Amino acid sequence: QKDPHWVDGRNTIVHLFEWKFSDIAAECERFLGPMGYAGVQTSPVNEYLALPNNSPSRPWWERYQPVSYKIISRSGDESAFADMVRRCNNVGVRIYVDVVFNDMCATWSNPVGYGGDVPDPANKYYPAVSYSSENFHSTCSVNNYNDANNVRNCELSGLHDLDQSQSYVRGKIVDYLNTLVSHGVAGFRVDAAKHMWPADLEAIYAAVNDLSTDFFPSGTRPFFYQEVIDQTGTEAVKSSEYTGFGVVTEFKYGSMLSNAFKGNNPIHWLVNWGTAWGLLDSDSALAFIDNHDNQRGSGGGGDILTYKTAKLYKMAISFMLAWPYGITRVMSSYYFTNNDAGPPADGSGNILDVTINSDNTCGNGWVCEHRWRQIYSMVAFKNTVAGTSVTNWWDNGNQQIAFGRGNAGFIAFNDQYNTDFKQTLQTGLSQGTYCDVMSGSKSNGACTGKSVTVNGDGTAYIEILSSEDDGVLAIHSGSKL
Ligand code: ARE
Ligand code: CA
Repeated sequence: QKDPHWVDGRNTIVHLFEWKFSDIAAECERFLGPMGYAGVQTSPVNEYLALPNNSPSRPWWERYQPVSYKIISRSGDESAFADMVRRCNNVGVRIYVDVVFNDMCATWSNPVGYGGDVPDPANKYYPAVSYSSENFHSTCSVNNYNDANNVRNCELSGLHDLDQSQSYVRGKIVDYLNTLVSHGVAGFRVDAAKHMWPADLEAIYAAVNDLSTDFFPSGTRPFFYQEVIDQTGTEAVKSSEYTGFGVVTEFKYGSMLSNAFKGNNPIHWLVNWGTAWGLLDSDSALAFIDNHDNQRGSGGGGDILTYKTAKLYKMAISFMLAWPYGITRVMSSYYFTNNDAGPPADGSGNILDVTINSDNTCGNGWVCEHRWRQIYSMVAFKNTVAGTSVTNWWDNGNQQIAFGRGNAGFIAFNDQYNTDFKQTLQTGLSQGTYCDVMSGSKSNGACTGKSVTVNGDGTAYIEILSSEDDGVLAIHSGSKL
């Protein structure tokens, strides 16, 4: 249950945060499939509280207030969901659903679900599931991360806490996951896994059906990646408690790389990036820079690079996709200043379409980091160098580094303030002229950006001026002119 079931020759999950199913389906066909992305993480798809009277109206986090396990959300209904999963699978892109089953919605006045169901959270009564008070832990607040009982048996942000040790509760959760499996999903992001007992999760995962044989070989187990924030290593709940039966979100990954590329810890130290830095084993780690919480400064956040600091962010993402570690995920956001603001929407609360501009970027308020050339080009780089190891590491003892991936690719980073990168370095590439996929792309046999000449002995002169838009240069066998 640690295999994401990516189609061969693909890599990386993109979190299309708050996207509508119809847009995700179209994006699989028009962009993600052709560009070599392996999968999509959706926002929660089950019925949750609609909060039109919140300020701001319809915050994104209403999706983390479950009302039932019906598939009905701002992204679409069950038939739109099924259509999306089928169309994405048909172009080799897997779907992973963000599933929320640690808890049900908190107590609000006049609560109504997006599908019209009316829960009575004050009495822990959710008839549309159905759950009633005996299915929940008694009321207390998660307020002591040094106490595993508090973390797992109390309420996270006032969300009423389900008791997953009960077979009745497990059965409801498994039914929901099986419905998603029947539509063809490849796996799940398990929200708030840290707040559930590992043994309960293991039992739930084991009870979920094999993946749909419409899209997967028979006997294929669903992929589970679990949200466990274990940044400091000092709390009572450890990531390692969850790696026996699934992958875990490695929050240290993005915070340490953000810190390094911000210049607080010179990037030459990245020479041994991985378990030597205290990270989980590569096979157990979901690697990412930012997610929907920490890009807003919460959920273990603060000081994470995001689209708002584009140059450094692209460097961190490029490093992530160039270095062999973890199951990689990139974030795809909408523009926001207010941390609570929901996705771009019309006056009635309908999420706006993701429009595509002539230069392939997105309109209508969608950032679409995954469509930035530097990012999708690195997805192609990662596909090209698959199976090779890091070779020809070079650094200047400070904020400039470079390394190769076997004879398939070479990448250099200039993260040094006000300093140009001008070095002749050993690469593993064959002689020829290569197009730098950061500054441009190969087009009709020419390069729209910088070109690099690799000599017969494999050496190449690499230049990244500090004044350039990008602090990275990347070439690979697929970018040879
Ligand atoms: C909202 C309101 C609250 C209100 C509540 C109940 O903001 O004021 O009390 O509703 O009505 C998201 C939002 C929350 C939101 C919630 C429900 O972030 O603000 O509450 O949805 O609508 C911990 C957890 C981790 C969790 C983070 C955010 O361990 O699991 O907090 N992340 C997931 C999702 C979130 C989501 C939820 C869980 C809830 O990704 O998007 O919340 O389903 C240390 C610890 C971490 C801890 C962190 C808290 O770093 O190590 O474990 O993370 O502090 O910042
Ligand atoms: Ca719990």
